[in-house]
Amino acid sequence: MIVRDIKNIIGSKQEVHAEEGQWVSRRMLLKDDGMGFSFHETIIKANTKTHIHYQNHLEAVYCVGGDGKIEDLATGEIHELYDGVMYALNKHDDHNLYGGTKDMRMICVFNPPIKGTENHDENGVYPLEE
Ligand code: 9YT
Repeated sequence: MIVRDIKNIIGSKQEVHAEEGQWVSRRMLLKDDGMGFSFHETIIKANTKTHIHYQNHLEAVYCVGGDGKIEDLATGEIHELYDGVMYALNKHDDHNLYGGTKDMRMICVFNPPIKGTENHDENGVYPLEE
């Protein structure tokens, strides 16, 4: 059994910051944990915009606090995000993520799992690591 406390991840190398500061990702389960997915807590900072396009991964995201919006760049649709709303990028959907009036707390699952310290490239993509 694996039991982890976020307090021990904050400030460690498993806490990754967006290069432009819009989010911080605390990676609680990684590829080497052998679960077949990775599991993160992500804080999206208020009043920010992030372009994301995970071409190599599927991701489900559950908002458990704060507020924001997601813009589907294929359709132009904008969805409000708040405690209790989940979105799944089942088509590797290209999107913009907006932090709202308060920092937004998200629980994220990636398939295939993130290995560790990946950060977005200039196109909002995580590389597929071996
Ligand atoms: C919700 C989202 O996609 N945020 C960007 C960071 C990413 N989820 C991560 O690595 O935790």
